[in-house]
Amino acid sequence: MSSIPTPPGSVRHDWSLDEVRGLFALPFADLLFMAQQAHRMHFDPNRVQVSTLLSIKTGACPEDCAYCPQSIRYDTGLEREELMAVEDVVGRAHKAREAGATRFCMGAAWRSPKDRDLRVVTEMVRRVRELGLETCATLGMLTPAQAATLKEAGLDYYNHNIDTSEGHYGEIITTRSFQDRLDTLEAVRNAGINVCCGGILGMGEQEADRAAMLHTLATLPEHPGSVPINQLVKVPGTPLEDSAPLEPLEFVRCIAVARILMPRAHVRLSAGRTEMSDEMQALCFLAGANSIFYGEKLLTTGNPDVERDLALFGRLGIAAEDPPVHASA
Ligand code: SAM
Ligand code: DTB
Ligand code: SF4
Repeated sequence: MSSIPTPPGSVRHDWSLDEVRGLFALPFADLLFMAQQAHRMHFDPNRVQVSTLLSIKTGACPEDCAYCPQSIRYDTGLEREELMAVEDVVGRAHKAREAGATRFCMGAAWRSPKDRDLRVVTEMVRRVRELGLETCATLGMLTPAQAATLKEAGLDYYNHNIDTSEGHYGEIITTRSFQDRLDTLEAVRNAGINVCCGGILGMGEQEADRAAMLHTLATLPEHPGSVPINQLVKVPGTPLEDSAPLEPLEFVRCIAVARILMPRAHVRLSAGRTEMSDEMQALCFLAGANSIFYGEKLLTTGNPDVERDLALFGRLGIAAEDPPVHASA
């Protein structure tokens, strides 16, 4: 079968781009078999981690990310909302925990946080952590000092996506560079916060771009702890609203390649599940996805309702992963 000598499940940081392209070129069954081997070496394949998202500050973002309904540059009809009150965020985290989430991710439509906003967010992190939930935040670019402040507050994960390949990046975002993203990831890593970093598929990129994006992630000094793979949610009013749909099996291939390249990461089947059949999601779990966003909303767009996800888990014999011990208050 494969011409790739590395035993599946090996943790490597020296993948070549040719090797990554070689994985994409494998027959589908061989690729999924290899992904399954890697997955089963490091994880219980019948457990999936569940994270719930909350938009703590919505809309009016100065950046020009072409996929994003929250950019002030595109008329998507979204109502802007100021930074939420700490008590309201804690109430939503409590509900997420009751519904079965183990990680709570707070997202803000900022280019980067102002220090006065960060003071409020650190209070949110402390209070959400007291509920026994893992905490995650996605607030835009961070300086090393801001990352250290979040670490001090007990933040477990910071989400900051590279979004696409370095080559395709300029087609999608012009207001900050690919290197800016890598710099923030470095600040987060150096502060000792777990990195959550992935991208979006279906933004007009080629397979070579998808390979290059995963290659960048897999050759970071440390693999991200979580790798969200999003399918573009085409929001009317954004420049990408009419993007050609991605071939579903190509999405599954990306999940499998991410699993093989970063075998110890939680690979998250992220945005776009509303448009996916249960069978497509089952294929993604077979390919090594072991995390989802759970709850009716992502940040501003829809997500499958809890009943549908619980029914799917039941049909597939999947159980939600327990929260790690260190997340307890
Ligand atoms: N403003 C911060 C930033 O961009 O770093 C944090 C929030 S931002 C909404 C977080 C991530 O959501 C983006 O990096 C992008 O990968 C993802 N995202 C945003 N809009 C999306 C869409 N329409 N479809 C899929 N993913 C999307
Ligand atoms: C990630 O990779 N996907 C999430 C989370 N990280 C922050 C966001 C998806 C957003 C989809 C569009 C929306 O709901 O606004
Ligand atoms: Fe702003 Fe983040 Fe949306 Fe880009 S992805 S426009 S930075 S909220």
